Amino acid sequence: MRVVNVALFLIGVAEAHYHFPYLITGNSKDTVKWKHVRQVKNPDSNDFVSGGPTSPDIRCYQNGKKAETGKVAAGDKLGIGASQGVFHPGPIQFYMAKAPAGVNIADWDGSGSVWFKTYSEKPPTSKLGETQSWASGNKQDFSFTVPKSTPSGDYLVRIEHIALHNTGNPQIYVACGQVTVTNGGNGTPGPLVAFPGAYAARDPGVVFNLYGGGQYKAPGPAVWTG
Ligand SMILES: [Cu+2]
Repeated sequence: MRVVNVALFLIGVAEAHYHFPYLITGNSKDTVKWKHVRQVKNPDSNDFVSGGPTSPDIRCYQNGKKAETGKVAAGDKLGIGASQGVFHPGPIQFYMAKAPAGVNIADWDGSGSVWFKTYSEKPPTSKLGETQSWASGNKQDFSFTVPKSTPSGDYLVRIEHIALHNTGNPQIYVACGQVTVTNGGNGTPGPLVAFPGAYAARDPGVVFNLYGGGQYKAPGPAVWTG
């Protein structure tokens, strides 16, 4: 029986990878999966975006199930938690996109050049091929501070993990939460990019060889700091 249990455990690890189902706002974190984060396709299995960086799925990888909308004050912590420790080497990044006036965030698809970057994990300076070298390595909770000048309103918040261990075939994990930003300011977030569109299929930031030396630079625009 012991052998059987070990085998099942290994199958679980190999196929499960991870997903990002828990919204984090301030000091609170969802305890139920996919409450404020849109459920991704194949939520219980290997759920990186199979079509790569130019696939329509690179935006939110959502399966159409409706999510609720959380709430966060500008200047407070916003993030998304993973289903288990992130065990591949590569950066975590966050983007946000504001729903157009009069559009219900729950129905909005986030299309167009509407996304600004709010966080980009600083890569390690050595041993890039080792998960534990990355700040995100084996961690579950990821967050950033919503700039105080972010205008109030309803936003999608998109987490992205670019797993680079298999050079040339990145495993990109994404999920989108829904959140109302309150107490905001008069900032103009940017630069704005579209998904798909922000990353080329062979973008150096997604096909980087972690084992070949050289310094890594994550793909996409600069972080908007408010
Ligand atoms: Cu993997």
